[in-house]
Amino acid sequence: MSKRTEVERLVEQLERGGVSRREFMSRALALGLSMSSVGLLLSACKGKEGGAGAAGDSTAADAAMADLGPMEKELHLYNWSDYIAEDTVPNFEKEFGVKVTYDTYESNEEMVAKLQAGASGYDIVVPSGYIIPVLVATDLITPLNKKYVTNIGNISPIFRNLPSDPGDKYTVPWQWGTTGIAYRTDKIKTPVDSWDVFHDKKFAKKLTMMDDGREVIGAELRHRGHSLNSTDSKELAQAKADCIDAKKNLKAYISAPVKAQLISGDVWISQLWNGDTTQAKAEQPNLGYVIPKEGCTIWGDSMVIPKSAPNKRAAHEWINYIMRPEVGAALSEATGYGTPNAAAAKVMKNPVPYPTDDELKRLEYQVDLGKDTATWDQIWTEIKSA
Ligand code: SPD
Repeated sequence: MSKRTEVERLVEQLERGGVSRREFMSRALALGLSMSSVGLLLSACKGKEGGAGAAGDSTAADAAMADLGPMEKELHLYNWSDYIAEDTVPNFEKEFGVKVTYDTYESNEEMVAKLQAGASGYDIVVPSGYIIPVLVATDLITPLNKKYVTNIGNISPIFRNLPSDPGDKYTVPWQWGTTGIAYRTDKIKTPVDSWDVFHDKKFAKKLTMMDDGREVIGAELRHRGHSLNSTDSKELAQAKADCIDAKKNLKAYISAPVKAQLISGDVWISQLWNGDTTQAKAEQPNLGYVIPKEGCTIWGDSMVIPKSAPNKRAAHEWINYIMRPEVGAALSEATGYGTPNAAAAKVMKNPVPYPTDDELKRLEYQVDLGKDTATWDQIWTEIKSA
């Protein structure tokens, strides 16, 4: 039987209620479909399928209002690296009498793979906006129990009810930032202002880009004046060729850990996030950061609770704790990223300002690419092996 027929039969089974959403997901993934394609099929089938799915939804709604019972003794956090203040976890442990374990990841895709493998044991993860619809559609995260998130009023209205989570059902925002270019001002004579720099032979092997297909392909798309969410086959083919051209000049694809090389001078120019650049600048003052003239990504990351989380009460208490003004302020001061917490911004001396309307014209949010995620995955694999 062809793969296409097998997928079609699986979809029919889901619509008839002959297979649960979870089983559908694992069988579709085994057939080689990407997480995002599976998510898209699950969204498309929502409402059509019989007993299992429909009952699942109302059970989820009931669970979202249930009492979560007493506080557990442990909490397992999984977050991006270099994205928290030194005392955020110890203060929580002391106040709530909970032992926290803290693991880190370098990309959304790495985090999703861990959740999708099942029973990760994590109570909180911090995905970016574009991946949230995928986590919802694949049933990997659980709705928040709103009665435990009493500090939600501290979050600024511009970070509430976002397209990635209408009604704030699953998410509470953590921090936001941009993905531009960090560069050594003492090594580069002309100020950097364009993605052109990654194609400039005079900087060969002093350049790095992120180990993240969405960001690297997205940058080359913007470089040619296209959307960083493009699904146009001609634009993507050109972006792929441009990435392969730039790759000849790169020292590596590397994300947060590149900071050490920028500080030492082994690397002069990197595609990097604004906050990580601010952190490196504390040790190496000769560092600049630019939003290139062709534009780049603006993103927001949010806290969510995996469906399999073993400590759901502690997870809710953590989310509510993070929304306290002084906790949010310390986070943002330590990481250099913007806070979505209006009450926290008020107690900070220099909060990272939200981009102006003019800057926003050059910035673009990443969105879920739906069925085209598989095409992007394939292109990224080909770029990396070129
Ligand atoms: N070191 C923390 C970086 C957080 C980046 N998150 C969002 C990335 C969007 N592509």
